[in-house]
Formats: sequence, structure tokens, C-alpha cells
Amino acid sequence: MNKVAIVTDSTAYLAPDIRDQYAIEMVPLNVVIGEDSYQEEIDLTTSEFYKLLKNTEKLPTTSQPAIGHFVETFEKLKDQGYEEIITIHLSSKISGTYQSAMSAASMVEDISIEGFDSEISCAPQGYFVLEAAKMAAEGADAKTILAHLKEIKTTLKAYFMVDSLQHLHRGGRLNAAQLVVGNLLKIKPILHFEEGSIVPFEKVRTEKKAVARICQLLEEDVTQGGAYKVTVIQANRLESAETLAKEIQVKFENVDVDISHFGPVIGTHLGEGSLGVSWFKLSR
Ligand code: MYR
Repeated sequence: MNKVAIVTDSTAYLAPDIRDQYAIEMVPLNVVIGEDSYQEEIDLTTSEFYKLLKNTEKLPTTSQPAIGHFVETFEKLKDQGYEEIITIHLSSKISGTYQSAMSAASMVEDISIEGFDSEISCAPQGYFVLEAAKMAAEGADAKTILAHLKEIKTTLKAYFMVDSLQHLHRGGRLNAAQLVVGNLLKIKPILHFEEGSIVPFEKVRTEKKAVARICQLLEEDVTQGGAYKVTVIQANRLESAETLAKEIQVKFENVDVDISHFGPVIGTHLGEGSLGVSWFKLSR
């Protein structure tokens, strides 16, 4: 059995079979639609979410997991005999999830629990989780795994576009000034994360131009050598994601491309139709 247990939250959107294969524990965030509250990925799938969204007038809201859910998870892993736990979460600048996990960690005794703030979310958060889980399966200790996660941060990039900035603004994840600039100029900015917060990267007028610019940024990185993992991330627009993923796979030899999604919690804040691309350099 591994010595180190890996915990994450639902916003890494790792498929259940992958979580099972690599013994990854997942603690879900919540989404409230109308009168109903759901734990995403447990009692609400992503396709169910986007269907419900079409039939609801009141926009959904989200919340972080309860501290108690993390305490239960950590206690269970301790009882199973793990010696250390690494708990990897979406950026602490956009959600209180990391803070909940850290509060829970301080309540659980006799096991070392290390938090890792991914400073991002979705598939790129999943990169950290999967790499950590693979290393844990190979017998690495928490210190070695955390050092590798820090190294991944140095090559990880993620850019995304939304149909309307209103969702991000309504949820308080984009400041008013950035919203005004976007609306006044009728632009579709390419967004990215800077030190864990969402900020516009470049102002582009059409989605086509935005996609072309993101592919140019990817090219700048992958042509420097080495192998890359690339993910196209979509909010209920699988066909466009498949087309883009194919284009990227054909254009670059040294990349392994897959497709992921913006699930219920992140979809609430980005809106349907959002599209993103993330990548990192494989270094193990
Ligand atoms: C909560 O209620 O605690 C969850 C808040 C989630 C905010 C999500 C903001 C958008 C994140 C976009 C990630 C894009 C990654 C490529």
C-alpha cells in the first residue's frame, strides 16, 4: 500500500475510473439550483447540470465543502494506515475550499497533512493530482511529491474564454473594472490566472482570434523541446473541443492531448459555452 494518500476536490474533474485506479480521494463542492442542493460529481453529473441550467430561471450558486467532510476523509485515510496525506485544491483566491481543508487538517491528529494550493482549477488542478498519485503509487514520500508539484507549476499554462463576463462578475471572481473594460469594448478577453486570481490576459474581439492566439502561445512552449500534456476544456460544447484537440494533436508531435470539462461548480461561474486550453511539460 502507498504511504501517501492523495486528496483533492471535485473541481479537478477527474473521471471516477481514474480516481479509483490511482486511489485518489475526492471531496465534492456543492451547487444549488433552485431549491435543490447537489454535491457535484456525486449526485449531479455535468451533463445533468447543463440540462437543468436550461430550465432554471434563477442562476445557480456554489459553495465549498464543509470542514467536517474533510475531517472524515482525513480520519478515514489515517485509519486505513496511510502515513502522510497531501490535499490538493482549487486556487485559494477563488474558493474557501483550501482553507476548509487546512482547518480540517489542524483538527486531525497523528498524521502529517500537507496542503497544496494549485492556484488554478479544473484539468490543470488534475495534472497536479494525477502526478502526485502516480508518484505515491511508486512509493515517493510527501516531500518528494510536493517538490515535483512545485516544478510543474513553472511550466503550467491555462487560458480560457467565456461567452459573457457577467457570470464571473456575479460570483465575485472578476472585479468590476475588468468587467467594464470587457463590456465597453465588446471584447472577449482571453483569461488566465495570475498568482491564483483570474485576470484578463489579452483583449481579443472574436473567439476565432482568441483560439488562434492560445495555439500560438502553446506553440511557443512546445517548440522549445520536451513532451507536453495538453487539455482542451469545454462547458457543454464537446464538438468544438474535439475539433480543437484534433488540430493540436496533428500540428504538434510532442504533445498528448485530451479533453476535459468545466463541471457544475466551475460552469456556474464561467457559463455555458466556455472553452479553455491548458498544458504542462512532462518532466518525470
Ligand atoms: C466555491 O463556491 O467555493 C467555488 C468557487 C469557484 C469559482 C470558479 C471561478 C472560475 C474558475 C475558472 C477555472 C479555469 C481553469 C482553466
